[in-house]
Amino acid sequence: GHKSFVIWFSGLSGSGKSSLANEVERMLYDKGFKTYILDGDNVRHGLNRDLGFGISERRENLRRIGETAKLFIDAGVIVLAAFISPYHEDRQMVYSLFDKQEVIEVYVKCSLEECERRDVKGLYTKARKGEIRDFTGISSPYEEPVNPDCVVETEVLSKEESAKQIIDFLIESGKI
Ligand code: GGZ
Repeated sequence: GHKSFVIWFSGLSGSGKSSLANEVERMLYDKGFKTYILDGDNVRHGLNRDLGFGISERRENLRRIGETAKLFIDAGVIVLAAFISPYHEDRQMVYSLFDKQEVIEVYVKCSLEECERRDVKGLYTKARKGEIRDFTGISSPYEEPVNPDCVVETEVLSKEESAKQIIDFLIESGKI
């Protein structure tokens, strides 16, 4: 059968990573695949609750997530990992944990202006007031993926169109 893999979603807070991962998961489930979503909601409150948002802590956050994703891949589960993962070097570090064909990088592209306008959790407002330090896009950098497998423009596409773009890529590249 098909080998398992991880879809790594990178993008700003509020760009739509988690909701896109959820929609892709729904479509994969309909096709009979076993999947698991790793995102801030289930990782930063548990496994990585000791980590903050400084440079070295974000790096350790991603390293542990990568190692966790490997375990799921070994178990034959498709992993959808949705993390800002703002640093180019850290993303390369995570991807190096896998075989090349086991990682699909998706850039969830949405302008800072739009993410700030959405401000789903009110975090951008807090960051602008200086109530959250090292906030990605405001007081901490976001380095755009250089050569992602997919660029999904969530600012112009619906959730369904965005997810379909990824499913189509998975089919075209023989992953599913
Ligand atoms: C960025 C922060 C910060 C700071 C708390 N910077 O929109 P959210 O709330 O649900 O997603 C963000 C999440 C980012 O965690 P990640 O593990 O994805 O980040 S990284 O890959 O860089 O390690 C946001 C919330 O945590 N959050 N403080 N300072 N996002």
